[in-house]
Amino acid sequence: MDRRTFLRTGALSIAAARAGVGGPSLSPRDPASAALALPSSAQLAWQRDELAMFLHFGVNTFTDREWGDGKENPAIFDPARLDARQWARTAKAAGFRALILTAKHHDGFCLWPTATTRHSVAASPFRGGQGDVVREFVEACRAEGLRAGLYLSPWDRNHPTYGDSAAYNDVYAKQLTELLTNYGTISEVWFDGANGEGPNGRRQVYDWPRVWGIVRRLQPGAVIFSDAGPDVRWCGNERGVAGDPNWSPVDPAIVRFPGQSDDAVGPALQHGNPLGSVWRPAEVDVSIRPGWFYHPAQDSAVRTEDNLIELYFTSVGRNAKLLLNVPPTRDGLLHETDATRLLGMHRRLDAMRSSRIPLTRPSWRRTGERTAVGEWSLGGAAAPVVARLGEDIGRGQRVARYTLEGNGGQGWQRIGGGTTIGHCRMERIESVAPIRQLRLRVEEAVAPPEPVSIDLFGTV
Ligand code: FUL
Repeated sequence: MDRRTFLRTGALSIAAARAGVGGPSLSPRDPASAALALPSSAQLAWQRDELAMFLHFGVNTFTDREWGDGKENPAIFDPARLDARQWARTAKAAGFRALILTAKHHDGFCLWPTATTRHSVAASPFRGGQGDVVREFVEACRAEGLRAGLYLSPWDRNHPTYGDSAAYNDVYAKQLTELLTNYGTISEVWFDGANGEGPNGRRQVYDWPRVWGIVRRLQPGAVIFSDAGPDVRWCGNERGVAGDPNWSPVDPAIVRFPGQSDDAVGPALQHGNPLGSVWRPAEVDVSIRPGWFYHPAQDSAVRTEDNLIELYFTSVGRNAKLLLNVPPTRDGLLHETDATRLLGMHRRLDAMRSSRIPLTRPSWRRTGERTAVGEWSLGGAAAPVVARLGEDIGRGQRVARYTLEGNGGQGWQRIGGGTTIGHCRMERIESVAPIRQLRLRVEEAVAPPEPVSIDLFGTV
């Protein structure tokens, strides 16, 4: 089920950004004199993880629904074989470095024994009413050395105060405080923009500054995800495809709050802004199955290994982070098919990494204010099929357009090219003819281009 459908395509060029396209408040400015937006250390660590696993789990798992209405009987929540260690072990074995659990989805059912509602695990048969899925989850993450994150849906179709803005905002603040106080370090807090009507059609007005303030105070090292950041932004669709180009800087005036939907929002989320004043990289959330929650009927619709590799290219390979949803079953375990596909994807990526073609004699020279050329030698003749490029994003994101050329002895020929690079750009090489030398031309950048790192692989 897709909450927002305002995806736009089309590249946001530097020229368009300078001209103010992408938001009325973007004032034209000369990037040469402007300081580049830079990531915080938490944002850097977040991006370097590259892969995180999303776990949608709750009453919907038992009702076979995607959006519960909050009228579920908590007695249905009975994941008899729940083993959060199996989730974390599988994630780790598949190369994931962080996990995010839906502590509460739109149905309002809380996976921890909260003091704010009776619609929780405490009223269920799980562990005889003494269970706490959030605790088991964070402990499993820690045991495997993975970061733990939590999703807490603002939209709550169960709580009687929902729609009475002040009262519900207090409830929500309390839930968040419980989660961020009682479970140790939380690395990412995920805020969904969905905002449905409360009882009698009342519209809830969320207090985002208060919510974000709570996270900052209780978990200063955590990154906050929402459409509007402030640390990590949504990529603008749930299809697993980051924008191209994809800038991590954004203009914060365009997407001001989660769930905002107007014409400027889609492109801003997809592409970011080359001249943006704030660093807010994109997260690509997508499910390994058609639904976010587990449905037995979808056991034969799990993404294939090839499809997962493709997702990796269109997310991590486009300067984003992949947050791949793998929903636990009614037993409380990751399904065997899903686990097998994840491990298959991991094996393929490992094989790709081990097919690295050694590059020697690197050189880098600026050819103008905003252009540069890098050259490498392959040592012998080899036919790369994939290139992985990366900027040192600790110094900002600079490259807007580049070309890759190879020389196999017959002169230089174009073998690829693209727009932004950022933390990681994965590219399939256009020609498979063997080459002996490689050249990267940076043809456009927002600031003097810094050396770009490059790896060539012989298989994927
Ligand atoms: C959406 C929700 O409505 C879906 O159920 C899911 O949680 C997805 C990640 O975000 O807004």
